[in-house]
Amino acid sequence: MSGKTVLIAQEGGITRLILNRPDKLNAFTLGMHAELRAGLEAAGADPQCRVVVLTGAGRAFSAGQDLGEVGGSAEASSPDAGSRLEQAYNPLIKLITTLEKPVLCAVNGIAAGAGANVALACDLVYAARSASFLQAFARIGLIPDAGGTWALPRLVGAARARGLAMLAEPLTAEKAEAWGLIWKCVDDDKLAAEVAAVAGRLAAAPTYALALAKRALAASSTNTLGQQLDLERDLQKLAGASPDAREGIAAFLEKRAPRYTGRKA
Ligand code: LHQ
Repeated sequence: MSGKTVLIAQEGGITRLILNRPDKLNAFTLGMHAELRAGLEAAGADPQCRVVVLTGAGRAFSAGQDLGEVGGSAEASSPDAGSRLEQAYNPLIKLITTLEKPVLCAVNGIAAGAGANVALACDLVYAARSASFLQAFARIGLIPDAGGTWALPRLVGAARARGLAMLAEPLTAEKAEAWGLIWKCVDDDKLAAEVAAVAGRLAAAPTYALALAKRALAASSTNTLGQQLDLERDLQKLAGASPDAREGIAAFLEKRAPRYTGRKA
């Protein structure tokens, strides 16, 4: 199933998607977008898959858009950047943020430009201590995209979002964790093992409940408290009727570990 620019490995309920253009710091091409979307869609549709892990091959996570693919000469008009977003990045961000299973990101090295914002769209972001996050856009006359202008102020607040967007300086993984931009910064040599352990835990989790929680949290950014309470009522009704909720409550009462299937019904 692996393509040329995205490697795919499936094992034990975990689908690993590995961005694989290490000589170009895993910069995104249209081909890589197509392979990544196909991998995510397949993972979403596969009942055996309970969690997705996204990471990069080599020393970077991703340097964002492959500038060789979109750049012309300084004089020539370059391809429409907006249509590239419409065609490739926007569908990718929507796919990650609506996928009905947890998406972990293991940021193994620098995440720059849209590469940073693809990482930040994932549900849980782990980063190697040597990794960094760079909103590189202002360096080349662009604005943060791939959901960056939406995610940054929500994750780190308006002041820090403005600083990141306008100064375009790398933020270390340690600071990213301290600021709440990511879930966790991990020593480089422990990143793979720690992400594998968490993915293993999530592969045995009540997947449907996690998907509903993801949906509710996403909706909270535009809902009033009243709307959110209504949504919680509706989604809890679905979660409460699932086999995993019955199993979870039974296992608690029987003082044993639950065995979740992840299924809706
Ligand atoms: C690259 C890239 C790259 C191609 C490293 N492209 N080759 C959306 C819609 C439409 C249009 C535009 O954009 C977007 C979204 C975006 O993502 S815009 C932002 C694009 N990304 C950037 O501006 C970051 C560009 N890269 C860098 O600033 C540096 O490479 C960083 C700081 C990431 C890493 O620096 P170094 O560790 O010093 O590595 P390097 O610069 O030497 O790169 C290694 C190789 O990778 C090198 O190739 P070469 O053949 O010379 O060895 C670079 O040319 C290539 N590379 N990023 N985005």
